[in-house]
Amino acid sequence: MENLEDLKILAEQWSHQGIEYLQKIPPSQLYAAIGVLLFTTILLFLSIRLVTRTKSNTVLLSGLTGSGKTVLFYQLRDGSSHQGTVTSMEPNEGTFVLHSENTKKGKIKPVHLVDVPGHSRLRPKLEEFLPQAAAIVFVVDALEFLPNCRAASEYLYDILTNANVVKNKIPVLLCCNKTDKLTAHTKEFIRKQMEKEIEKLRASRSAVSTADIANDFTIGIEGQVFSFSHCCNKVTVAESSGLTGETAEIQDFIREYIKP
Ligand SMILES: Nc1nc2c(ncn2[C@@H]2O[C@H](COP(=O)(O)OP(=O)(O)O)[C@@H](O)[C@H]2O)c(=O)[nH]1
Ligand SMILES: [Mg+2]
Repeated sequence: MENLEDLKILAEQWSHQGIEYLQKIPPSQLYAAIGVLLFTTILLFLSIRLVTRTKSNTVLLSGLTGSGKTVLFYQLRDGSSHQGTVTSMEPNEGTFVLHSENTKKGKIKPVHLVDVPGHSRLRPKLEEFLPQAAAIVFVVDALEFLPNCRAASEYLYDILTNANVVKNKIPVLLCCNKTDKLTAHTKEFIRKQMEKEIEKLRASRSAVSTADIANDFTIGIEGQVFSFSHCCNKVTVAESSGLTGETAEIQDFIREYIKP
């Protein structure tokens, strides 16, 4: 029992000495020490974030419902189109080595591919994934393009003005899908039409008071007709057919940003 009492007294003495010691330190030095400590922790957190971000291997498949995202997802993963699958309401997600790279398996960095549902009610899903995206494949139905042009352009406009996309300069591939059909529009035609449509959106949205706008950033160069080349992130166009497995341009795009 006596030992315990001794210990108590000793502990009290120590804590007193500790406080006295702290009190003896000039406040300026104390603040400096705290400052240095805070600074290093913040620096540590920032560098961890930077490292995790640069290591992202997430590619998003986005676009309107019916453009062919789910077929492309299976085509990239399995090399087949899995026809007969129902329209997905939840994102299809997977981390895998692209099907055509399977022979080299083991040495290749897998891709985290997310098939984000295009239904407008599910758009917030896309915003969930944007912060981790390394690249975005925006799929457009080249067959039924004209009736969908406006809606597709609005969706793409929302993506191109999103804070994550602008700040992280996330590259976007405008992928004109279903080119297996002769009546499909060409990628040049689709690019021009969508640029025109985005130009209209840009003009109408900048006319409204800025407070009403949900878009984070404006795009394009003031006084010039909109072109995708004006975006600070890289926007390229490609053609594909999920149905017949023509996905070479998509794969090249993915591997440009997620080095194998
Ligand atoms: N002709 C043609 N039809 C396709 C192609 N890709 C998808 N489709 C059809 O388009 C419809 C929608 O495809 P889906 O992948 O479910 O689109 P999602 O809503 O974007 O996921 C389906 O009936 C597919 O068979 C394609 O490359 N060529
Ligand atoms: Mg789908």
